[in-house]
Amino acid sequence: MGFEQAWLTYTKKTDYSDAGEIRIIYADVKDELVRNSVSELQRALKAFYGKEPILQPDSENKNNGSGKIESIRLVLSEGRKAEGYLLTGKNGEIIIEASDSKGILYGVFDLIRRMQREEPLENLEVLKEPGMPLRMLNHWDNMDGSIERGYSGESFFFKNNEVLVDDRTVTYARLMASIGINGVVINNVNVKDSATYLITDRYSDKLKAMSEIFGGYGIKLFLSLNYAAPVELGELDGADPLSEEVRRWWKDRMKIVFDAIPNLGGFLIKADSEGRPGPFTYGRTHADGANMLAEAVRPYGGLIIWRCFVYNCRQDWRDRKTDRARSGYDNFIGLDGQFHDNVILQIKNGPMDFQVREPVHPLFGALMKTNQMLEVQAAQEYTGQQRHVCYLIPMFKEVLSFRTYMQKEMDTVGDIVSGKAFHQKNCGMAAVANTGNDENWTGHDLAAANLYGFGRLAFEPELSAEEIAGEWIRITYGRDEQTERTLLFILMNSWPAYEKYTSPLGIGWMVNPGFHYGPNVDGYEYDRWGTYHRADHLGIGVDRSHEGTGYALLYHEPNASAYDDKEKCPEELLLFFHHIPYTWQLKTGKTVIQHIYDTHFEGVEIVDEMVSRFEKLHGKLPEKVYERVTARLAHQKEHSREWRDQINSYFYRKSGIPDEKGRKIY
Ligand code: GCV
Repeated sequence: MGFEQAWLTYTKKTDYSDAGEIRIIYADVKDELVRNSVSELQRALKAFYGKEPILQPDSENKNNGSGKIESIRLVLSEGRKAEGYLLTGKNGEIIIEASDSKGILYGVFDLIRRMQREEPLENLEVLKEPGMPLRMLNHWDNMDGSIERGYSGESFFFKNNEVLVDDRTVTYARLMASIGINGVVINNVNVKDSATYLITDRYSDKLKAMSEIFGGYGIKLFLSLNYAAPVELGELDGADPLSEEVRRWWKDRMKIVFDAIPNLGGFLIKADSEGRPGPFTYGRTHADGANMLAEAVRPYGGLIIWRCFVYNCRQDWRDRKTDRARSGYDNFIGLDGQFHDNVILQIKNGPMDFQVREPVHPLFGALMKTNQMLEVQAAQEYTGQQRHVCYLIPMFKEVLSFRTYMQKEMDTVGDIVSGKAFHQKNCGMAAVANTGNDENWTGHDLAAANLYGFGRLAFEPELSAEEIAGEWIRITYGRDEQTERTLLFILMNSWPAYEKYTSPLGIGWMVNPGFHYGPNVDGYEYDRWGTYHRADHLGIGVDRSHEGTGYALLYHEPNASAYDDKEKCPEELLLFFHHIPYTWQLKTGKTVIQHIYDTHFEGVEIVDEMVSRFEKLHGKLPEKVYERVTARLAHQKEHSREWRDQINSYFYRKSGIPDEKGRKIY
């Protein structure tokens, strides 16, 4: 078994005998979503119990009260929130009630999850409403089939500049629907070459077909857009957002696009960032650019998701005043309140770029009158590239629970992006996807926990990282205590371990430039990207206090004062905010340099423990999965030593201060 169905691998339940012969009753519900809900149930029930359920497309209740599950009734009724559902189980009858077919679909997948986990279904009463309106995946897939920051093979959306629509599209849509994803951007935000033509008739038939498959699973198809499309398609000389000609061009273009692909959700745009074109070329603002596009898609209910990842990528490393961390804030804060209501600003979780540890982006809590989405990265660009295990849900949870103090209550990032803080409906969470055409979707089998976990978290933000991991383990690999304990240990320790053996105290960026894998302390130090550690023989860290770049003061109190003050700064971010001597004493009583040495040894020890625990799962997991994970863990074990030794040796040589414990440092 290759795990191409990932967590939707339905296996026979041997000791789960709650069910007898089951009827699926789906009176008065007939659209594609409900048809898919019914067939998903059929598929699961058949696999669990070895026999076909009976389909009964009418409302007559044949339940005889034997105490076993006899019917599953799907009911559309008024009164529930959009996409929400009520799942009840009583006297052998399970009812999924929802106000829309998406709610039915999500309720069905919830029920299947419970069955996969062999949970009791009698006397069940669960009401669920999604915690975030938009729960999106952003694929960075290129039309030649490559994937920017892809670590799981090639694209399954594109190949040789063609759009692919096949069985994998359907399996993908099923998987995503099962975790509540309702929007998917299929192409890279760096839109070039053929991808610019995704808004022409060259690709519209295939895109329409894909959007219909997605639609049957409650997912809107989105595309990334090239801001300079009118120029690059050879139709206009410029793309000034205030030019009448340009505005007309986009309106006409959007009519063509939405006529051809009526299910399209809208567009994601990376503008004036890392060489991509944008309104700055014409002396205009991001609001000018975004609003022009928003007007063009408005007649079709379209959304414009505009990224805030805007910074100067041609910085001079000698310049200590310009601070990349400030740039998102500086570029957008003055525009708060100027965006149309079908524009959403998409903000990365931190101000730099998906490092293993960053503070929360200061735009959260600063923007008060603008729709906002949180962008996280499930693709492990800087967190081990799916060769190392690094379960990121604990990090995403930390971000969501961060208090911005922008108002007395409802002030966390989660409150903002769920729409609770400002009563917005165009908001939510997006993850850069970690998938590819590898049989198991995510390269590392354990990286599927990040994909699964992201969707579950966006739907139910109150779930803990541990609950999500436990759920994923059980539905993917079945009920076995040792498997659960072991995989939970590995997942829950993986982010802390990765942080320990790579990047101390929030400093980040000590990776090989370009491909971002493996240690290289000075890799980015004398470069143009604005990503420095500023280490010398006395200390390390970037002064972002009021004496330095002033970045710390972008936050509301009490965060600003805490970040600004070396003594009060949360230590996991100390070197992000301050330049600190190696001899500085941390709250543990250790010096910074000793902390660096210790954490690097500890991180490796945790990996060793993961490896030895995992070995004991032989025979408990599908052989292929066991082999794949074993191979990746072996690499991680070796590579974590490389990290440890390079980082420790670098700082030992730089500082001249020996390890108190006399361990081998080179
Ligand atoms: C898609 C980082 C990545 C780029 C990525 C960019 C972005 O710089 O390294 O590969 O481009 O972020 O988020 O736009």
